Amino acid sequence: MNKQELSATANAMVADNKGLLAADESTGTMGKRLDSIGVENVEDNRRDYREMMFRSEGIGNYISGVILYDETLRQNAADGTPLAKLLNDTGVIPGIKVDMGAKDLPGRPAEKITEGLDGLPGRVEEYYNLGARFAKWRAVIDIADGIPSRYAIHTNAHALARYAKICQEGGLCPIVEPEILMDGAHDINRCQEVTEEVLDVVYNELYLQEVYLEGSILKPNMVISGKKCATQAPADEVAAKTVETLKRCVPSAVPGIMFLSGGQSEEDATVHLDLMNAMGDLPWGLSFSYGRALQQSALQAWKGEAANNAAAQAAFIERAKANSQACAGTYSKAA
Ligand code: 5MM
Repeated sequence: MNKQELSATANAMVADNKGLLAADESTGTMGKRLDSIGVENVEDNRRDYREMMFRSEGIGNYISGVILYDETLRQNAADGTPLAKLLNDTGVIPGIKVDMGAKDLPGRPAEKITEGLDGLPGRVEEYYNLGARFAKWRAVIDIADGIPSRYAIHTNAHALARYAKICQEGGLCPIVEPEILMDGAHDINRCQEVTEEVLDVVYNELYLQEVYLEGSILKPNMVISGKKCATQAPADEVAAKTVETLKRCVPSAVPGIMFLSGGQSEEDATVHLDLMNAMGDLPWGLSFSYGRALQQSALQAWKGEAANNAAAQAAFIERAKANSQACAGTYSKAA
């Protein structure tokens, strides 16, 4: 394991108030996004949409890396330039989603286990050679009556640690993503309780499996009310409870925590991050690894037309810049 390379990558990912663009939607998820703007889910359209974002003027000022899907890492831009090279040339690190998706947990179909460990060392080697320098694996934990089970939490944590170790051996800095979904009717306190338990088990597994924490990144959910909860906790409570939980569970050896947005609006995801960074006294870099919260406006502005590229790029950069300000805790002051 090349510890120096891994920790250099992890630190570069959270440096200078930059964050990640999660553009690793699998083909099915991308289909839903394109469908929302009436665009057909074919390879060229997926490429054109992502190329449009990657070519945004100034992307490297706010975005340190992009999480790609297997297809995208192998794809060329319309002019023949590999998309990974295009990113590298603007100082943006290419990363790769290596999990094969969340499947039904055997014996407990209401819960999920993320698959993709079989053959992973070989894929990691190939991805490294294609230019990726970090990886992502997402575990999905749902909150509802009687779940999550201890079984779901432990099997997912075990797989996350197995993935992280394999990636580190192959030179990819692992993003460890245990996502607790915000789709339920639970309140913020239940979210905090589950987030704490999950992170505690995940860091125990990472420790047991000798994962090099200094060369890893955590991508967690924020501690937040479920979408269907009648009482939505205010932004300052989300920020305070998220930081409280992370301080309890995440070792300071981890260089960066880069949140997922999980279905929050673009503005909420930025404001929450801003409030956390404005609190100060944090042992790790706190940044973003947003998918929907960076892309929503851009996708709507694009509508599948090259003539809309400039407007879509402006929308994307507006969110990227806002989130970069949130990394410094200066977003609300700048607005
Ligand atoms: C971009 O979406 C990623 C997963 O897509 P699939 O469900 O198709 O595998 C997802 O893991 C994403 O990287 C994170 O959830 C962050 O995205 P959001 O939209 O939650 O910020």
